Amino acid sequence: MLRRQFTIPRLLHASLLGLMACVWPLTQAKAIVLHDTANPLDNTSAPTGTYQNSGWEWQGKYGAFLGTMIGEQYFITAQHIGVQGTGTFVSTAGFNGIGDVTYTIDSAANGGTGYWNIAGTDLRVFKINETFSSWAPIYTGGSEIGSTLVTFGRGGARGAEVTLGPELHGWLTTGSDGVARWGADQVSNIFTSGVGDLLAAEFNASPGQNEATLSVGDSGGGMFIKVGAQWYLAGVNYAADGLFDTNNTVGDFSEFNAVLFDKGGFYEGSDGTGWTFHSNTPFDKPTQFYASRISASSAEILTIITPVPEPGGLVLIGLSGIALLRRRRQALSSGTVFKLRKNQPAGRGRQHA
Ligand SMILES: [Ca+2]
Ligand SMILES: [Ca+2]
Ligand SMILES: [Ca+2]
Repeated sequence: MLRRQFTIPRLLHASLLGLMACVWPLTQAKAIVLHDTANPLDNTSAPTGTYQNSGWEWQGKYGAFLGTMIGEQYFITAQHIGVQGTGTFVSTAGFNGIGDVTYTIDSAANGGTGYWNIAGTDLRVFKINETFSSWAPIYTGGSEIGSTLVTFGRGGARGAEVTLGPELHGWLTTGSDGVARWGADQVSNIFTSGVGDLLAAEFNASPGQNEATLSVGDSGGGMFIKVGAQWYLAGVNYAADGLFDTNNTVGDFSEFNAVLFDKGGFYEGSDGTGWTFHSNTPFDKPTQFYASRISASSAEILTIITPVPEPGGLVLIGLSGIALLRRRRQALSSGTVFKLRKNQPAGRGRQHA
């Protein structure tokens, strides 16, 4: 597996940033931008064909952003977007094909914290008070590189062209329009970073395949990859390369946010962290976007979202098991009700070692 240490300095978008700003100087992800089209209405309904059932149905609106259903009562999103004030997670008619369903977030979850942060990452898991009817399987393997991906976000459509002479290099990004949109790409790299493993995808000038990247507003949305016939949640949108400039003059406010399929000929960085010039070559130097890698945290995520086994499903082992059984019998005799496995009378059918 190709795996690189990520060291290129980048600047954050100034408007968002809390904790992550300190450790990850990239432009925080905020809008699906498509190479093929500037039409903001494109890719705003459920994907079909190759990308059918690729995760759109498991997206929901969390405040101004998206999250992905990953358990009967759980969804996952990004930490750096902060706690959104609404306290709800909405499966819209656009996502579920039927009608808006508003779920309420369990503010008492995790001992009153209201969510679980996956340590060392930008991932955050919330619990709802109600139940989802279906949810995304999370990817637990290690073969993301090369996979086709679909990603979801609520950023704005692409803006004005960015050119060098007659050459088109990409587009400026616009403010988030809040509209959910999808796009596709391929996982090209995995980086280690101060916020855990990140899946990276290059924004290439590849027409006709819904080639996409992220911009302001896309954070928190799910990135899915297909394994066999099943799409799995493999990432949560985190950031994109930026800023860019035509000079390295500090303080002239000429830097800009953009999605570039060729950053050749531009400076990249920030006034604060410095600028790196990319020479303009005949071949494109694509920018990348990044998603927090689910598989690297899958064990911790599964621990949070998997219900604790009930006594009927336990295999008791050794002295501790006997003690547990004794407690259980006492509980039974004192009137506590245990849910048992089907066709299994109380006190029978367990294995002792
Ligand atoms: Ca690509
Ligand atoms: Ca400048
Ligand atoms: Ca070039």
